[in-house]
Amino acid sequence: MTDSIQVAEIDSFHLLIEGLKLNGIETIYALPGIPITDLCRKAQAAGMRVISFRHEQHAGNAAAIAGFLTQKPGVCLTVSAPGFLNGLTALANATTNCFPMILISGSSEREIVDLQQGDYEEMDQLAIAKPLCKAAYRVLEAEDIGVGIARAIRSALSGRPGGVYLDLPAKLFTQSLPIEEGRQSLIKVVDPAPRQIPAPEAVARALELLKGAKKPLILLGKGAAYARAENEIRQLVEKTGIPYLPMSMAKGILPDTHEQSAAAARSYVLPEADVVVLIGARLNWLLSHGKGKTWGGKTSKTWGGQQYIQIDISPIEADSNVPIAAPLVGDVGSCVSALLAGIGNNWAKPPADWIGAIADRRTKNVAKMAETLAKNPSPMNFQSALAVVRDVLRDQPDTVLVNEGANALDFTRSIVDMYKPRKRLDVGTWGIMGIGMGFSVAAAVETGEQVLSIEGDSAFGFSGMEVETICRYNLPVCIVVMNNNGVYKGTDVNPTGGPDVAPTVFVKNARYDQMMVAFGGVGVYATTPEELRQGIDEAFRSRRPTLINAVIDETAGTESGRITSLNPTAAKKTA
Ligand code: ADP
Ligand code: TPW
Ligand code: MG
Repeated sequence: MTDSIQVAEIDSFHLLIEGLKLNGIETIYALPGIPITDLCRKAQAAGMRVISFRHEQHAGNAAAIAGFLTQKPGVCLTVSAPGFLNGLTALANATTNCFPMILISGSSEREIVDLQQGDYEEMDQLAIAKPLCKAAYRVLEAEDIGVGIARAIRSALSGRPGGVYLDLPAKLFTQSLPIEEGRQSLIKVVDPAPRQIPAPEAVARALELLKGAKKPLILLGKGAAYARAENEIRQLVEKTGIPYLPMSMAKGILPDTHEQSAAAARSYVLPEADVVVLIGARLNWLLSHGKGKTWGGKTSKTWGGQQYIQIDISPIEADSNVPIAAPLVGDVGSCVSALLAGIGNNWAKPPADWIGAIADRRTKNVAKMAETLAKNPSPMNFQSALAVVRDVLRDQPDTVLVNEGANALDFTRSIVDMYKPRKRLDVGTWGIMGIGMGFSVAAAVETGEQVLSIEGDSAFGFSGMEVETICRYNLPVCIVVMNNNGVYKGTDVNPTGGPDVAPTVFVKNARYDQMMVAFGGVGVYATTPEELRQGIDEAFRSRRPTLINAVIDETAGTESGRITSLNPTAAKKTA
């Protein structure tokens, strides 16, 4: 009922909640405290899902991966100064990975902050956020909340997606507007991520280059997974017959078992290809900057002669590391469709010797891997444990796999095949530790699917307290801690013989499984592949929060996993 004489008011809390809902944002990842506590309560009362965490970084990571999974910005709410800073790592990581996310933090009164008068949790948050994200805005008046949300959404989603900071000073939360005026001030953003069609001459240039290729290769990155262009990409791959390689989070855009996957011949095809089509992938350190300086610790002599076609929504990505002969600026779906239109049905397949050479390597490497996986050492090593995980994913390909660690990451990436897009979520562009539980929570919340998190024991420690969050919301998350007693391995010793253990070594035989039990979840202690399989099967059947402590040979890992080459002292040792 509205009373036309005594005008009803809508406060800033509700303007914010309604502004988000109007734009299809129904979930908030948060950590309460003044004034966010009330905002969280009111959001829940208004029917939003509020997932409350134990540390802001994990709420932020959850929001970031929700953005990747849904193409809507994930929203993280924090309190000021320390809460904001805790969330900022996730915002910066989201921006680095091109995930759309909005960090909303409460902040102190401008007047006090600007004169540095020492307010409760005082900090000039806007200034600090600015260099670490794609855009940062502050809303000071209730009537601007709608505009603030609209600008945040457009900034997060349009062009190259990224993180946005929205600063809400305390003063805002004391304001309200007449209800009609308030509602009208809100904006429903129309077409926040418009398709971007590549120029016809750019498409022609790319096709010309591709036509002349003797050893073409398609390289898929997580931008292609985000773009949801799997149908177009499959057509491009199959119509041209060109072999392809997925970057880590692009695994599953096409099933890893696809006959054109060159993943098992990766170190051969990368330096050997003559024309590489990059689709939503950057030529950063993960691709040796396109210069082949080092690959798996070795120097490649042949790398460097490649010509590139690069599909990217960012017009400034091309030439960032090496010259790009044919940049295609646009969204992946539109660019690949344009290539497909030009390719028609009579495209000549790549030369047989290129395809044959890849097939040979692939067969050899697959056989080698099969031999390793068939071994059953005691204690388990990474391979024998991950053979189990490989089978689980094959049997239940809808499972979302979250993965972090060093060896625990590298072995999982190469052993566990993915069958569907956006099912593999990992440490991304920075190789950051700590995404594990935040990503797991959001994956479960956003997809409703079973989540399987393969975690190094060190990696797990960064977000381990969030097992309480997983239990509290009763999420179908099964965590496997690959417990090798430390960072990389558990065998380092203190060279002085002093009482402190080496810096990479943890408490021996720690029982991570008991952490889950402490909060009412299921703990499993697994020393064999059979016990690991049983634990995972039971977790999937019950969908209960489960933590399996998988005992891994503490001597099994290598220093820095696969990036030993980046470690100056380790590189010197082997030189
Ligand atoms: P990976 O780590 O898998 O190699 P990167 O994060 O390095 O992937 O690269 C992703 C690229 O995808 C970024 O350069 C980004 O600009 C681009 N990108 C993101 N979304 C789209 C899209 N919808 N269309 C085209 N390119 C996109
Ligand atoms: C935020 C440096 C890279 S990998 C790793 C660390 C600390 C842990 C490796 O041990 P884990 O894996 O997880 O037990 P495993 O299987 O090899 O034993 N801080 C941040 N990010 C990174 N990447 C680091 C430190 C690092
Ligand atoms: Mg470890």
